[in-house]
Amino acid sequence: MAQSKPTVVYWPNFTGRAQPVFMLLEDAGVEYTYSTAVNDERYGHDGFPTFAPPLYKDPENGVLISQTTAILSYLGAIHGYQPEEGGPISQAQCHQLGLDIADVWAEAYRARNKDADRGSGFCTGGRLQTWITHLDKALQVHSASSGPYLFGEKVTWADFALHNLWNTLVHLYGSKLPETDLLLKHYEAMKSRPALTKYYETSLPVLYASNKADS
Ligand SMILES: N[C@@H](CCC(=O)N[C@@H](CS)C(=O)NCC(=O)O)C(=O)O
Repeated sequence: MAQSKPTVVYWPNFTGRAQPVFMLLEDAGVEYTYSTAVNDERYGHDGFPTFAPPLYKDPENGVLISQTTAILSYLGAIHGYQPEEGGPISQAQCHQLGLDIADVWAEAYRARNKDADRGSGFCTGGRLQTWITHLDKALQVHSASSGPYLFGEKVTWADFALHNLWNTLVHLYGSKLPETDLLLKHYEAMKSRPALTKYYETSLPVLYASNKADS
């Protein structure tokens, strides 16, 4: 029988930027496959061009996309993970936060893997604190009246991105991370969603041993 499930294409042994895509699909109860044939898939087709993994493809409707934020935004639209209220403005704000989170992810990863001090300056020198303050402010918008998610009681695709960011930061910087009660509260709220609790029972690590904090 022809394969009909959507596929997430990513590297083997860790989940990295594909983690929020896996988590959203689990939360939505969507069956999918995980392909590690990155080098065959990223350039090896005649359809819409994709560059770096994660890639998402669905044989049902022919969609093929890369860029974590674009994949999450697409899945958010088709599986009901967009902000409930506020129409296009809230959707654009959700998109802004998704891109902010992707920027922090990239900066944190690059600093840990490329900087001579292994990201120590990024982590303790103010830049990460500035980002954390920004994300805390985003969480404050709804935390007083509702919460626990970025847009209140309803989880959005950007919440999966934020959850993955915190997993990534903990992996890379561990106890050096700035304090942030709101981000921790958000982290716990996401982690206790039934599908994610289940996901964590068998999931691969978010990153690999050579860039783990204190390694
Ligand atoms: N902005 C892209 C970054 C994609 C990216 O850098 N992917 C990494 C793995 S997390 C990769 O394999 N890059 C290989 C490359 O750039 O050639 C996204 O969010 O998906």
